[in-house]
Amino acid sequence: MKVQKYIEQKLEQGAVHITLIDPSRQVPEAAGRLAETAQDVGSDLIFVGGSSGVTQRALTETAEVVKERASIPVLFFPTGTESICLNLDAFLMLSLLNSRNSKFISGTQSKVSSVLKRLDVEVLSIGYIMVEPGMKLGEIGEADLVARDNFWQAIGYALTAQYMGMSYVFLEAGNGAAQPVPAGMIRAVKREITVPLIVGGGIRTAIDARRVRQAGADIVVTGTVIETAGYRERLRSILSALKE
Ligand code: 1GP
Repeated sequence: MKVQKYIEQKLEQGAVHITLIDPSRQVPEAAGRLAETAQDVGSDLIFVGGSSGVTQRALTETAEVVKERASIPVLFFPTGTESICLNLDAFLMLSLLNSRNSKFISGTQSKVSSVLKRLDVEVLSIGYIMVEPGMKLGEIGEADLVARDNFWQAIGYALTAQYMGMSYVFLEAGNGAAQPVPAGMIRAVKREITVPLIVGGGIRTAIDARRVRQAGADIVVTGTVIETAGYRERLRSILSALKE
């Protein structure tokens, strides 16, 4: 089954959870264990990627082990431009709509599109919107961050993504952010769009997850939470808050 169809079916049952695995944070074998745990506790998909400076080797090896250990879909989440992975279940065509550098909006993407077509890779198009504090992801992507109280700007970008025909809108507070995207902003954006809303960055507890979900997130991404001790239980409680 195509990944987009799989997500659609999952969304009919409720919230979808994605575990982000960053290949630069652990050796491939450990990444494989994380993927297995994520799947065990009920995560629906895995993103591999998420930071710049990942070597092609670390990315390829991590992707391979993660694919071996998990049967849920594994997608490539590109953020830098240095390394790329084309043999996973789908490729995220992320367009960072509030970047000052066209490379992150469509430039890098235009360099891989022909290859994706020839390899017949499934591609999911995402309007990626970076909200304060943005963290390293915001810096790398040269984003003009959306201020946390500027709901109108967030709505503007989200609707732009939808009108441009993108399949998802992604509000991102940044990897390791102290707080998730504000609930008020999620609510305001959700009211205006009809495509599924992805929210990520700074979600580390069941309370965060519940708040983000209740505000209207359809799909929730967590990364850092699996890099801390006791991650199985933390992830389990996030999952039960999301799926309740
Ligand atoms: C992916 O940036 C998020 O969208 C992940 O952020 O590491 O803070 O969960 P965290």
